[in-house]
Amino acid sequence: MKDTIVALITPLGRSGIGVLRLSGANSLSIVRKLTFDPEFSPKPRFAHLKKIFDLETLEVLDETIVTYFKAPNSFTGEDVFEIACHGSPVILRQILDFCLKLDARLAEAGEFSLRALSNGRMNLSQAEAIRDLIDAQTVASARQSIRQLRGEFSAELQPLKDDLLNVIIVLESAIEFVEDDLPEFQTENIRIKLTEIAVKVGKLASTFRAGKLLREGLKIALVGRPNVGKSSLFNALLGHERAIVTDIAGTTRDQLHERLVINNIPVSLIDTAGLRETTDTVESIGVERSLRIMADADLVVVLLDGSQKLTEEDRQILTQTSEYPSLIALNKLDLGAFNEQFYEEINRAHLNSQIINVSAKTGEGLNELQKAIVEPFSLQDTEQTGFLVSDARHHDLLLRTKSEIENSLSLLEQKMSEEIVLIGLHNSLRYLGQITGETTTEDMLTRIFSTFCIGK
Ligand SMILES: Nc1nc2c(ncn2[C@@H]2O[C@H](COP(=O)(O)OP(=O)(O)OP(=O)(O)O)[C@@H](O)[C@H]2O)c(=O)[nH]1
Ligand SMILES: [Mg+2]
Repeated sequence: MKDTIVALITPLGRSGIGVLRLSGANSLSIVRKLTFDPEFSPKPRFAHLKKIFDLETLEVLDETIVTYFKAPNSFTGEDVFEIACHGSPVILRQILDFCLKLDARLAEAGEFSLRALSNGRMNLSQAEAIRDLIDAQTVASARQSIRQLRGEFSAELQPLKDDLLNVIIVLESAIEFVEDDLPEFQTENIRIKLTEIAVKVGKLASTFRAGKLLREGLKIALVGRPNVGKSSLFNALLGHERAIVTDIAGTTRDQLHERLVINNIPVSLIDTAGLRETTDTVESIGVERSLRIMADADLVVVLLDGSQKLTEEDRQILTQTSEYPSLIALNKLDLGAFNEQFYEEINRAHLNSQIINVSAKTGEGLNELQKAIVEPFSLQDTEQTGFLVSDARHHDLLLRTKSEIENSLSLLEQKMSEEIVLIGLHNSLRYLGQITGETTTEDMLTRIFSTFCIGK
């Protein structure tokens, strides 16, 4: 029998209520002791107002609402209690400590979900969906997680697994019963079926670009020489004064990261230290970091001061960034129209980059800039409505499945024996099973659930 685990399932901090969850066969006896009510027989799924006592001083610790979910009808499939206490970190800590004294163990990261999985309450991709739902940064990404949680992904995979299994059965029985090779029409049928499965798996895998984008979003770096207005633009895009702005060149020393959402896409916006040769130690570390961030960003927004002539530093930055996906923003439009020569010179350095005129000061051009930032990443209509694979693990398994099937197909065409063809098909079935967890090994599960947090 598994031990009883406990954890705080709401964030630690002051709040109206904070909820502790106990799961395991001893939950009821622990709650009876906490409430000093040895006869307590809670009605499942009903809220019970109960006092919880300090086990040492016998004083009332808190008045709580206790809800019992009787096995197997609970999140984990075990006996579960959720104790809604007042959201005081001190009280929560004490009650948690008493649970530990009464022989509950602190739940590990993802352990509630892991138990739900092993008790058949959900499959692996559904458990991962809960993790992703909690981590979702946008409505669109949360919706995708809900779809996965409701079993949409598993439902897409099931017919593929069934088809694959049917092919495997035909080939296996050919080994057992057919003296000669499989008749031609049967081989042809298998070929058609396998091609169909590979295409469908490939299609699912191809939704990952959009899925990853909705889930992880974009890293956008604002770069340029000092004083062109990077921090001003950063603040303008965020809509509040986050970064320090002064007319002193070299104001920003470290990077600032902030999140915003543009067109449903989560964006991590990075303000950087202005790029220039400098002898100042702190500033030069900042410059060093700016260079690294550029290489790491999905898009570099190169900011130039349009009210002045291009400087040697600007030219250097244009050359440095020409290799990266980038767009140019000409700032300080409020100071007057920009010089045509500017555009010509920029175009020479950055053949394919779009140029947007903005004023961080007045906000002019900001909408165009936002549009231009997400445009190269924008989603097709089907990507807005269909189910998207958003987990790198799932994507990897789909690609492996596809390549194993394609490999088997080519072996089939080379008229290799059924045993040889079957190897790849068995592998693909195993890979598909790893997505939903039927064929996942213990250490894989440990690795996956370590990405969950305590209380999930
Ligand atoms: N007129 C005008 N002034 C601006 C605009 N954007 C920024 N400035 C001014 O330009 C100066 C520098 O702005 P910052 O945003 O600190 O420039 P930065 O690129 O972050 O500079 P460093 O952090 O030193 O690299 C400040 O005095 C801003 O008020 C703009 O659109 N129009
Ligand atoms: Mg700055």
